[in-house]
Amino acid sequence: MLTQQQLKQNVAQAAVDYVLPMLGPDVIVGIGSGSTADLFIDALAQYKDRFLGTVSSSERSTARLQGHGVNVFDLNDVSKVPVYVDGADEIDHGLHMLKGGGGALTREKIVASVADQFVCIVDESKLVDCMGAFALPVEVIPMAREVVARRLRALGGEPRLREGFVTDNGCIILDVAGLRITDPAALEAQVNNIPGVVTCGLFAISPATVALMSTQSGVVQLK
Ligand code: ABF
Repeated sequence: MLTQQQLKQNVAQAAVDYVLPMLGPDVIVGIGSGSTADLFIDALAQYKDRFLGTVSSSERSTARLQGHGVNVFDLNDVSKVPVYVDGADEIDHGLHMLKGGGGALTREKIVASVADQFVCIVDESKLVDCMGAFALPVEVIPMAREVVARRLRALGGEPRLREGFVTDNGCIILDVAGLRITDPAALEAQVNNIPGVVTCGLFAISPATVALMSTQSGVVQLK
């Protein structure tokens, strides 16, 4: 029986195998955040001489990449990112994702938006039929906390401030429990439209291109 850590390690290695054929001297790889992305960073770093560098979705991932001597570029200086690799808190069979448990959702969505492919790396515990058991993270401008919370309650959610947490962008996170997300793209648009919301953790309007999912019997691809 593989532990969850071994499952994460296996999928991180599978993601490296997936991106290896795309690497080249001009290639920039988009890097996500979280414990699975950390393992991907560690495995990818062994090939740092085969590509130009990375763009990163969090200060945490940037520090880890630089610790390995991998170049990290400012996104403003980059125009092409062939592939972005990141984890998720939940993923459904349509490859819509719920993300942001680590609080890096906005930068993750920005970096993902410039990538040709989004490769989602998860273990099988993250695959769900309907997202929403994991509270939906919403990044909010601090002065709009209560305004946004009221609007989220009106949508049927129970927002709770993530205590003591400030995002890399100087904002707060409301974690919204109680949502049964039957139409993830519609809800993503609706929440993103609330004034004061920076981003919500639904990645459904632009789902993953492929998910690599670690199971007890190996890593499988969902497309
Ligand atoms: C990031 O890391 C997040 O969007 C998501 O919250 C989390 C998944 O974490 P882990 O890989 O540690 O389970 O991808």
